[in-house]
Amino acid sequence: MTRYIPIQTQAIPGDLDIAPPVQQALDEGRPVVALESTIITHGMPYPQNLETALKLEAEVLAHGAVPATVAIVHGRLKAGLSHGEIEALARAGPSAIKVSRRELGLVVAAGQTGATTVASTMLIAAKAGIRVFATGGIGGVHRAAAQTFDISADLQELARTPVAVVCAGAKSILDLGLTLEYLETHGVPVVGYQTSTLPAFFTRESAFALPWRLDTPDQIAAALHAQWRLGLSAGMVIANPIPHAFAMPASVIARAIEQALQDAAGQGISGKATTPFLLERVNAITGGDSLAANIALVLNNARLACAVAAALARLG
Ligand code: PSU
Ligand code: MN
Repeated sequence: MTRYIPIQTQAIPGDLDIAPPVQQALDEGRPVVALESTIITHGMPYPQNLETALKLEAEVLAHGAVPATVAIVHGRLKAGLSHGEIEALARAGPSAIKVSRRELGLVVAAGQTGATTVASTMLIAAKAGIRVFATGGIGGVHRAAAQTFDISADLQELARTPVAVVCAGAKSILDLGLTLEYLETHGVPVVGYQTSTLPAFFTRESAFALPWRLDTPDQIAAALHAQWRLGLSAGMVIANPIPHAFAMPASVIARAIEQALQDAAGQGISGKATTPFLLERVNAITGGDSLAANIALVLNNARLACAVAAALARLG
């Protein structure tokens, strides 16, 4: 049973497999939280990626929602993976295909397996009838985008697909100001959860003020419900700062990012390889601290996503 206009218009394709516990929760109007898989393959090293992916699913279950990790497996769109499927992606790591909206048809036609980005996870979640998605950070407008035109497909997806993305803002490998401008142009609300500035992933704050701050999951759910009731097709960015205990010194992160950007320029990295390259460099330069921070913030986002999904379910 679907409740919001934008999703009612989307046919569920024969190419989509919704895991039985996910389908059952959706049928009964219980909360479901989507999780992405590029964070597993390209966002963290093995074996921490596997541990984190499984911990995330357990965290979602412990907070009263059903997890649906999204990926493409042998050409099938999957909303909900088995632990074996998660493990295979985690072990494949960056050798797995990173699948954004652009790659979906190609990977399905070839019967291949791949990891979904924020954009393709949103798209598959929406087709499955899932409204809330938790991840670490979204893609955005890259620094120097005026020359490179490098703008993540995540932003266009947010403009067209009605799924709420709970994240810790975005890493400042991106131009955060331009990312906010782009989202404004395309009608995507960016809401600070208990904060008035855009969190910058490893740090709780940035120099960029957010026009909207909401302090409870119920307020967020009410805003989503109204947005979709109005027939607006956009998603929403719910920016949730990293927990205090794991926030990192801004200067340490800034230095690591500058170094990573220099390395990328030096090696002529471009296209879809850019973000994974930068993520890997920042991880390597900052070592274990940033990995611990990354894991902590994703778990924190999963908990907020559960609360938002529950509040949305109560609104019916
Ligand atoms: N930012 C992170 N961690 C990630 C990603 C981004 O801090 O794992 C991943 C997400 O899957 C996101 C993708 O959707 O990178 C964006 O890639 P691109 O810039 O190529 O669109
Ligand atoms: Mn790009």
